[in-house]
Amino acid sequence: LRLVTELRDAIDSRDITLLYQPIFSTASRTPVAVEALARWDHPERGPISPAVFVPLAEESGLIGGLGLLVLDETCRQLAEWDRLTGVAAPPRANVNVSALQLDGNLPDQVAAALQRHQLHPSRISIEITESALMKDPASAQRVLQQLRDLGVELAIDDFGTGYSSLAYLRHLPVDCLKVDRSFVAELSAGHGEIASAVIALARSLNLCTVAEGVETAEQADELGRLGATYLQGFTLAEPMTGGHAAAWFAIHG
Ligand code: G
Ligand code: G
Ligand code: MN
Ligand code: NA
Repeated sequence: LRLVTELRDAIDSRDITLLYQPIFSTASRTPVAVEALARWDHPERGPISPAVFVPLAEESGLIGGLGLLVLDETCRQLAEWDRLTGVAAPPRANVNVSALQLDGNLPDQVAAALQRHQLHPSRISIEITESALMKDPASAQRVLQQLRDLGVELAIDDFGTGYSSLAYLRHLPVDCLKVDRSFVAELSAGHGEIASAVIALARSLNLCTVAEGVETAEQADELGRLGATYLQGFTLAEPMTGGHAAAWFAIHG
């Protein structure tokens, strides 16, 4: 209960910060986007993972405020990178949204954040987990269509770990599948079957793929052979602060 109060305070005072992890084109190995990742450095307890505080925010009614903060801060950062001279700003930033944010308000919130920071909608990609989409598929489909109509990109996060019906996938207006990092890890044990199948499925549906959690050069090469469109993982680049990312993009962008 104390942690919930502290989380509310952290959200109100913008003590939840974002790190940005580059995402690369597999073909050119150049960065094409970043994923915004929320961080909470608690004054006494130290860093608390979003795997802990996002569910806590969901249970305590704070996810709306957290979601707005993440959207606004990502847009603010993109606009700041754009203003810096000598910096090749990331073309796009991916924002994670919780299942509980997936309602009729989300398209308006995204549009407002873009407008506030004078950004084109193509600068934002929304990542939604497969399990979030399957809670109420009909409603999710409506919200996704509204987001798509706005002009933002849509990706299904952690693909393959939920319970989505593959038939349903065809009716979702999404652009990209994120191959869950558990399937990328399996490559190193000689088991590329699932990663390969997900990439093939995406290709046949004309969707791009982001392979997540790429930790070795061998995994990156294998994912290239399998036809993954984009790569993300510690071996390519770790999540970094907005300031560090500006310097990083000046060199690598
Ligand atoms: O960054 P890290 O690996 O610690 O993230 C752990 C989990 O928290 C991942 O599933 C990630 O998608 C999720 N996460 C990180 N940042 C956000 C955020 O801003 N919003 C939501 N809803 N989830 C996030
Ligand atoms: O569920 P989601 O894809 O949003 O999770 C993103 C999380 O994955 C981030 O918190 C990030 O810290 C983590 N991550 C990014 N690259 C790697 C990696 O190469 N290996 C592992 N294990 N985690 C990673
Ligand atoms: Mn994600
Ligand atoms: Na993921």
